[in-house]
Amino acid sequence: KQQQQQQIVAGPGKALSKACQHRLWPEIDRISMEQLRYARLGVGEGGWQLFAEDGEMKMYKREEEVNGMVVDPLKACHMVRGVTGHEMCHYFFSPDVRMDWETTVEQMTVIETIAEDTLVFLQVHKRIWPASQRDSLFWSHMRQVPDHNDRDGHDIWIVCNHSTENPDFPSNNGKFVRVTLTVCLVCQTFIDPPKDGAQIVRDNITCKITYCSVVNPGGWAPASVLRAVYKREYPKFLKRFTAYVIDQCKEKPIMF
Ligand code: 16C
Repeated sequence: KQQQQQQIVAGPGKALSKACQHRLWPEIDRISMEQLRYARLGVGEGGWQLFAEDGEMKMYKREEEVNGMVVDPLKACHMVRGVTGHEMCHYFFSPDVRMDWETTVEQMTVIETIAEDTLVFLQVHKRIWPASQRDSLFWSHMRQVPDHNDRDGHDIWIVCNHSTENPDFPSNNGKFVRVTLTVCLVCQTFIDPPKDGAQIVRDNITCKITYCSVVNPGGWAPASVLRAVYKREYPKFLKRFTAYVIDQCKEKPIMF
C-alpha cells in the first residue's frame, strides 16, 4: 500500500488523483509508470534507427510486424525552448485544444471524465486511401512525478494514452476499423538560473521531450502505405504541436 501510495503521489503536498477510485485505475497507474520508465531508456540499445531529424528533434523507429501488420514502435526526442513540461503536457492532454494541433483527427469526443487528470476519448481519424477509416478509444492520464534521480529536483510531467474498451462504443462496428495505441509524452523542465537572482523568464527555460508511440492499425493496411504515413505524420505532429505550445504560451505567465 505504501509503495502504491508513493507512486501515485503527484508531488510534494499534492493530492492523489481522484481517478484512483475507478475500476481502470490499477491499469492506468501501471501502464503510465511503465511508459515513464520506457521513455527514459536511451536509444543507444534496442535496435532504434534514426528516421527523421530536424534541428534538435530526432525520431527513431524499430521495424516490427504482428500478423503481417506494421506496428513499428516510435521514440522521438526534442528540446523546446521557452516552455515548461507542465505546459507541454497540459496542451497535449486538454480536449479543448485537441483539434487546434491534431491533424489526424476528424472527430473527438470525451466519453468519460474519470477525474480532471484522466479522460476517456473516442476519436475518428482521417481516412487514408485505400485503407478503411479508423477510430480509436483510449484513456488519457496526466501526472506530475518527482524525479528521484535528479539532484536539482526537476519534476517530470507525463501524459499517457492507452487503448481501452467500452461496451457502449464497440470496436469494428462496420463503420470504422479500431486502431489500438499506447502513447506517452514525457517532459522535463530545465532552468538556466538568471543572474543576480532576477525573475525566471521564458528565455531561461528549456523543456526536454520524449514522445513514444506504438499504434496497431487493427486491420490490414499495406505496409508501404503505413510506413509512408508514419514517416510523414510523426515529424509533422511533433513540429506542429511544439510550435503550437510555444505560440500559446508566449504571452502567458509561466506555468511551472
Ligand atoms: O499522439 C498523438 N495524438 C494523440 C491525441 O490525438 C493520441 C493519438 C494517437 C493517434 C493514433 C493513430 C491513429 C491513426 C489513424 C489514421 C491516421 C490518419 C492520418 C491522416 C493523415 C492526414 O495519442 C499524435 C499522433 C501523431 C500522428 C500519428 C500517425 C500515426 C499513423 C499510424 C497509422 C496507423 C493506421 C493507419 C491505417 C491506414
